[in-house]
Amino acid sequence: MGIARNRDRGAAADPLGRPLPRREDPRALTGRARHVGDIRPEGCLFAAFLRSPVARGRIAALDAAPARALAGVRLVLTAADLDRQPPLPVNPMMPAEAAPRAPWLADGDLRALGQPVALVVADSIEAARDGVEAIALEVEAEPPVLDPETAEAGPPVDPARPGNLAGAMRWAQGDVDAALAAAPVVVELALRHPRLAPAPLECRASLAEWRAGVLTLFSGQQSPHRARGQLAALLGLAPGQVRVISPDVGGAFGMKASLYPEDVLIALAARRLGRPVRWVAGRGEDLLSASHGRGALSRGRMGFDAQGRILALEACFLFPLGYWTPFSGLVPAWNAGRIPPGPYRVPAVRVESRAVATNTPPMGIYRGAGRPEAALLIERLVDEGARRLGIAAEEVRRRNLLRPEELPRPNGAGASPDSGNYPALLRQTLAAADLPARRAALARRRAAGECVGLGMAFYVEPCGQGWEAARITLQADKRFTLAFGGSTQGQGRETALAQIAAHALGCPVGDVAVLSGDTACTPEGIGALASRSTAIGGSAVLAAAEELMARARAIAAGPEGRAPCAVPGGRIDWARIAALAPGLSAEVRHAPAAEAWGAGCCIAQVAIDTATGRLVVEEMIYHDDAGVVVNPLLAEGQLHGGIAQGLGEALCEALRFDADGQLISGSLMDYALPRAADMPRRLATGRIATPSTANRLGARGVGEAGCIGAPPAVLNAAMDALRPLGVAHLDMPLTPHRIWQALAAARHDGAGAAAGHRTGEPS
Ligand code: SMO
Repeated sequence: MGIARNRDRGAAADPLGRPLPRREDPRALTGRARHVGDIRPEGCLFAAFLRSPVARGRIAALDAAPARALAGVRLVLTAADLDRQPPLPVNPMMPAEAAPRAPWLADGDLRALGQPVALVVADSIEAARDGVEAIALEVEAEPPVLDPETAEAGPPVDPARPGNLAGAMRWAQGDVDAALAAAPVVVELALRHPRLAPAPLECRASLAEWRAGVLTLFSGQQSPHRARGQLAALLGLAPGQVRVISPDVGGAFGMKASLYPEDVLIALAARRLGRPVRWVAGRGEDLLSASHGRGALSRGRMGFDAQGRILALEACFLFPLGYWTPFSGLVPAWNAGRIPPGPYRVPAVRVESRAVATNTPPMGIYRGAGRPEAALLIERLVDEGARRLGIAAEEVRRRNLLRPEELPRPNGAGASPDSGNYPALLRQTLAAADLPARRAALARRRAAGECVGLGMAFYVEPCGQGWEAARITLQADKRFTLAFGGSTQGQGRETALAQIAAHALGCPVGDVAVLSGDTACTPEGIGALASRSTAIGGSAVLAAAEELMARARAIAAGPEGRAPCAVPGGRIDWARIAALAPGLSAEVRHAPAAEAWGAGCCIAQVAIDTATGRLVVEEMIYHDDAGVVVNPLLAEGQLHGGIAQGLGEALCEALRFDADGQLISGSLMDYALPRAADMPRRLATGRIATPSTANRLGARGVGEAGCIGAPPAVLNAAMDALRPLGVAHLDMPLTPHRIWQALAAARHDGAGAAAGHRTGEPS
C-alpha cells in the first residue's frame, strides 16, 4: 500500500526493495570523490581563524596590524572591519526570540572558547596561520557559565538578552499530579547525556568564489538551498546572486545542517578580494567550534498500577545551548519535548523542555536530535518501573505499547506516530533474542561469578516534516536525469533515489542519473535532515516520476487519442517518447500528508570485567520498522552506523570542559570515538515493514535509529549487570573508569547505602 505499482514493467525485476550496491562507493573508495578540500581554483587564497582562547571574557586589546604587515597576507578581518553583522537565522520550530545570538566575529566580549575573533586570508595556509599568530589579542577572562543547571541564574551569555533561558516548551495531558499520587509504584530518575561531537570523517570546509556578480560557495551543507537563501540575506545579495554547491560530503550527522559564521565570512572575504578563498577546518577546530550534540539533563517520574500499566509520565529536559544558536539549535529540545510518551499509552503526561545559553560552543542537531534524549528517559523509567513491580521488562512494555488501531494518537503537543505495529515489532525482536534461553545462560554465568546483564529499549522516531522537490527529465538517449532538491552526505541517496525513479518509470536503475547538492541545477529543497530524505524526498521522486509517466502517456496517445504508438503492450517506449517530446520533464514539490514515524526495539547483552570496569557488548539484537524499504543494504548500513554512534555515546564519547571552560577532550586522542572493538561481538539486525500511511512511498526513516535504541538498551543492560553489586545509578558514557569507580564506591558503601550514589564525574 502507499506505492503505486507500475504495471508497465517489462521482464526486469522491480528495483524497489533490492539490495543494490551503492553507486557512490567506487568513487568514494578509490579516491575519486570530490570534496571541498579537493577543489583549488586558479588564484585560490587560504583562510584561517583566530579564535577566543577563553570561555568568557573581554577583548582588552586587538591589534591586527602585525598580521597585515606579513608577506602573503591579503586580508585580515576583525569586528571593526565589518559594518554590519546581522545574526544568523534560527528555525522557529520553538519560539526563537530569546535564543542567544552572536556577531560573526567577536565584538568586545568573548562568549565561548573557539569563538571566531579574526579571519586571516593569505597566499598559503601557512601564511594564513602565521597571520593568526601575529595578531595581538589581549583578553580579560571572566568566570564562564558552563553548567545548564546554573545558567538560568548566571550572568547572561548574550548581553542583548536579559537571561539565559533561550527557549521552552511545556505541555500536559491529563492530571499528572493526581495520577502520580494515586499510583502504587512511582519511579524517579535524573540522567545526564554526555556532550558529543558529531565528528564526521570530513571536517567543515568552505570555498567561495565571486565572479561576475555571482557568489558561489562550495560547502558540504545538509541543506544547500537553505544555506543559499540565508547567505544571500546575510550578505545583502539577491538569491539569484548566490549559488551553493555541496559536492561529495564525508558525513554530516547534523553538524553541517546549519550555516556557520565561518561560511559567511569566507564568502564575504571572497567578495572583498575578488578571488577564491578556501577554508578547511582541522579536527581540533571542529571539535571546538562546530556544533555539538546531546549534553542534556533529563529528569522524569513514571507511575504504574500494580499490573504494570503506565498511569503517568512527567519528563523534564534541560539543554545547554552554547553562545549562539545555529539554525537547528533548538530542534533537539523541541524533539525531546514532543515525543513523550513515545510508543506507550499513557493517560497523564506533563513535559517541559528548556534550552539555556551557556559559554560553550554551539549546540546543534546530532544524529537523533532529541529522540535519543526522549528515548533514554522513557526507557530507563520503564525499566526501573518493571524492576520495582517485579514484572519482566518486556512484559511491562507489551502491556503499554500502543496497538496499530490506536494510531494516530496525538499527544498534548499534537505529535503522534502515523502508524506502526509495535506489538509485532516487540514479538519479533523477543523471538529473535530467545529470552528464556538467554536468561538461563546468564543466570549460569552469574552463578559462576561473572558480571553480565541484559537490557532492552523500544522507541519511536519521528522522521521529519515539510516538503521536498524532484525534477525528472527524459533525455534524447532515453535515459533520465533526476535533479533532487535535498542533499546527500554519504548515505547512498543517489542509489536509493534512482531505485525509486526506476521503479516508477519502468526503466533500468542505471538509466537514472541523480543530481543533487548544486542549487543552480536542482529544484529548491530542504535537505538531508531528521531521517526525512527517503520518506519525504523519496516520495517527491515518486511523485515526479508518476507525473512524467502521465505526460508520456498523454503524448503517446497523441492529439486525437490515436492508438498508443509508444505504449506497445501497455509499456512506455521511452525512446519513442524521447523522439516525440525531446527534453520531456516533470518537476514536483511534494509535501506528505503527515510525518512518518519509525520504531525500533533493541536488546543488548553486556559483560563487565569488575576488576577493570571494562564493559563489552557481547550481543545486540536490533529490529526496526522503517516501513517500505527501498534498499535493504542501505537501510541496514544506516542501522549499523547509527548503532556504532549510539555505542560511542553509551560507552566512550564525551566532550569535557574544565572549570575555566577549557575543552579537555579537544582532539581525537582524548575524545574517544568508538572503534571496531567497541561494536557488539554479535550484531543481529532484523526488520518488520509496516508501510507508513503518512507518505506515498510508505517509507519511514532509519538514518538515526541506531543512535536512539542502542544507548538505553546498553545502559539498561549495564544496570542489570551492576545492580546486584550495589550500583544504583550510572550515567553514560560507561567508561571503564566510571564503572570501576561506581563499583568501588558500592563496595565501600555496602550494597544498601549505594542507592542514589553519583560518580560525580563531570560531563
Ligand atoms: S541530526 Mo540530523 O542531521 O537531522
